[in-house]
Amino acid sequence: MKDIVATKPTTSLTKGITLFQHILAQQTQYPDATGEFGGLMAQISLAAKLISRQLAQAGLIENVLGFTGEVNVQGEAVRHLDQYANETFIRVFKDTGLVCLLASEELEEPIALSNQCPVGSYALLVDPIDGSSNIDVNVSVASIFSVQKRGADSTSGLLQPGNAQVAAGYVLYGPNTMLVYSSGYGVHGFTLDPVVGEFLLSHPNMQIPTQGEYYSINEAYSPDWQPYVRDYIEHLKGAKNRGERPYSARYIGSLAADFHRTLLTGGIYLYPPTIDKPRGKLRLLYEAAPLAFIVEQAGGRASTGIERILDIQPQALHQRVPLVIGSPTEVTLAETYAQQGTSHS
Ligand code: P6P
Repeated sequence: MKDIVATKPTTSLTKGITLFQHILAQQTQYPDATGEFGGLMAQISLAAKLISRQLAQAGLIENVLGFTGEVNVQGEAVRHLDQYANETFIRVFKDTGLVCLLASEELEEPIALSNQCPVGSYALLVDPIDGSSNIDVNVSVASIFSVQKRGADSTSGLLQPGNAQVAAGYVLYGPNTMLVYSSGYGVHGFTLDPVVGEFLLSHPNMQIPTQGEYYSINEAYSPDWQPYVRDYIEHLKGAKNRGERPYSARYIGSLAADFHRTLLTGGIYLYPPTIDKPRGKLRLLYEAAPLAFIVEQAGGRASTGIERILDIQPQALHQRVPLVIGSPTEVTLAETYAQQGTSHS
């Protein structure tokens, strides 16, 4: 009988493989892998499928659209989907032993999901539904997640700079549902096949264009902007008059959707400080840091305009931070404006 020729292991970049196959293929690069990370990502994908299904029925079933009547730790009115998504992340991880601590935009303090929570065990930080004001008008929203190994700092062990993340990503609930993640070996996008119920690799090894065609910022706040932001945006608007490729403006008001477009087409997203929000609106640990991890893995940059997002040492769990993120060309120029502007002001 002919010898069975061992087939080459499926590479982790073959389109159509499942998320789990991808992680197993990548795991061969970790000699001491225990399989726990694969289990953790499988549960994130389960949460994503459950939330995607709930969103798809919005308007058809009760308690998906609209508000619960409660106010969360951020002082924001809680929408049914915020609550459902938060409870889903808790439910899929509770007592699995995969995640010891879960921090959420919807929870004032992290919650323990296992009895044991030693230093080095996995912790998950999530914005269960980001952009939830878009749900009732059927515009894309997302779950954003950050995976850490619990640190030894005095509080929860979660106040670690973004460069300590083990993995990060987001699930974008749009025309289709996409899970985009990185564990430090490139950025990979998976599209949910709702019939099969699997996330299948559709965007292997995503790389952000070095320069793009869109800038993304809420121009309604321009009277509040620091002078450098105004000067920088005016510079982008002048591209056509300088004989350069003109920019177009896009702003969905859903961070991960605006970021995902920027990742694919190139360009820049900015949420600078405003008078009402002197440190910006976006959260460091479960919004800016995970997206900064992704964009740097894809060849892009992320900063406050002054400081690299992944280097910031968090002081508080729900700390806000200004965000300038996208292609290296646009972000580097924005940082040049910021550094000049700051020295002038
Ligand atoms: P503004 C949604 O509430 C969010 O946190 C991000 O998803 C989005 O980019 C931003 O706020 C929109 O904020 O102030 O422009 O409405």
